[in-house]
Amino acid sequence: MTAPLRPRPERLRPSVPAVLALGSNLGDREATIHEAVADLAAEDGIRVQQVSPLVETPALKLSGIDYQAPAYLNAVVVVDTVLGPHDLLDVVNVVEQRHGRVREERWGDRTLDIDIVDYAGRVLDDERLTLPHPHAWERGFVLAPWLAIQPDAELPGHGRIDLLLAATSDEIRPYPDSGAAHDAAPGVQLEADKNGGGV
Ligand code: A4P
Ligand code: MG
Repeated sequence: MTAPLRPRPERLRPSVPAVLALGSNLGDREATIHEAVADLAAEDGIRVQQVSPLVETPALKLSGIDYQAPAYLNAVVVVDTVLGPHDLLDVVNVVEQRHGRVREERWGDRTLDIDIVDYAGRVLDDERLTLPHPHAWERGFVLAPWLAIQPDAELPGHGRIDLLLAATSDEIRPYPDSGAAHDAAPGVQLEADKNGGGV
């Protein structure tokens, strides 16, 4: 007879890939996203593997695109994590709060939003978490930065992200709109670089 298994300590769990989408349309948007990526990289159980360039996108509200609202900066980060999906959500919520996130209006203006777009290809829907993120498949501001770092990526249940992006009509501008895109994580040493480059 075998003894019942104890839950594995976090550090012994295999790490899995996850895709996070960051957005900010209030305050110093660029600094907030840089700091949030650094915060994620500093968390136990999360290794930041890839960070997209920043893109600038008009605010999507529940009523549609709102050109009167401040525009968003958006970025996508690929991580490896030993955290379960709900623990990862707890961490991203703490990082949002650290950067002054207040929840007043759904899809309202915010200093920082971090969504879990994909967690190891898992499909899940409970009272706290829906995976993949229910709107990622139709959002250019998620798909475009993600495609820039993972051109062959697929979204579970929806297919290749290059095809999904081609089907959107969202306005996505590189940021700043002057040629060279800004990396969303200057100064953050990526795990892949630490291991000798080549993400
Ligand atoms: N939740 C469920 N699934 C997830 C997931 N996969 N990742 C729950 C993150 N959270 C998830 O989110 C509401 C609840 O969703 C959370 O309690 C969490 O348990 P919230 O951040 O409190 O509120 P929200 O962000 O206003 O609502 P929602 O529906 O998550 O909105 P989205 O989808 O995050 O959209 N326009 C531009 N241009 N760029 C943007 O980044 N972002 C939004 C927010 C709207 N318009 C935008 C942008
Ligand atoms: Mg959200």
